[in-house]
Amino acid sequence: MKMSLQALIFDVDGTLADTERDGHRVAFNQAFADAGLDWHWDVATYGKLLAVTGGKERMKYYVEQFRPDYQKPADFEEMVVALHAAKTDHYTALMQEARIPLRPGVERLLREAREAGLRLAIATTTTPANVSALLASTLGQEGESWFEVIGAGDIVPAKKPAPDIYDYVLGQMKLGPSACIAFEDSENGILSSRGAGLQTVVTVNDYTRDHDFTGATIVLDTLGEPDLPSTVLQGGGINGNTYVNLAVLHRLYASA
Ligand code: XBP
Ligand code: MG
Repeated sequence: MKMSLQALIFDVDGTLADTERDGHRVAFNQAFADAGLDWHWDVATYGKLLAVTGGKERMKYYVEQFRPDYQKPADFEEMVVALHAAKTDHYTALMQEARIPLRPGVERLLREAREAGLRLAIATTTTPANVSALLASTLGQEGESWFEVIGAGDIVPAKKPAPDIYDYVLGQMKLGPSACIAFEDSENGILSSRGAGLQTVVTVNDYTRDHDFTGATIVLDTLGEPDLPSTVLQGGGINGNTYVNLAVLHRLYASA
């Protein structure tokens, strides 16, 4: 018989909160302006740049693919690192203004999981300071302690879609993938979680709605709330429930 569900592992950007368009993108642009660069990422361009995870990697991809005119200085690598540090400062400052809420159902499900004794973790490509800032601004100073492991940023060299960050988190928790459910919002995210062997629940957002979610256990618009029903976009449904709660997760887990 299959073991019981032990842990939930969450992606951050796009999954816990819609941080990309109004958080990361804005912070990148602020860092570019500070440095006197004529780089500006509008909402549509940023959607294309999300093909590459990791802020430093994304800046290099932008220069390679979108700015053939740009003459790289000899210290380009150092410049990217410095730009990224400035971007992180801007992003964490934006989070302190608490302008980006958690997505529907996220806090409810986290609280329900904690009460039931499920273990919680995070697997993300974003910088650790960004995770801390988001959790503090949304769940309060205690929020970060809800997560037993926070796998983030450069802790693994190969970012999503590589499975490495999920492998890292599972290793830290001493759990096999079959004991957990991952939560993702993007194609790079599900390639990573499925690559690590994890059953995956997907909640889409405006940037990821048309991504390929092959292998997802279920794809929804949001986790939903009692007064905000979620819509199932792909997969078996949530058995008469109007939002994703722990009972739904246990059923999805058992039937996979
Ligand atoms: C998130 C990312 C990150 C953030 C920016 O992807 O790709 O790069 O956009 O964060 P996922 P940094 O949700 O799949 O983890 O600038 O700190 O890298
Ligand atoms: Mg994501």
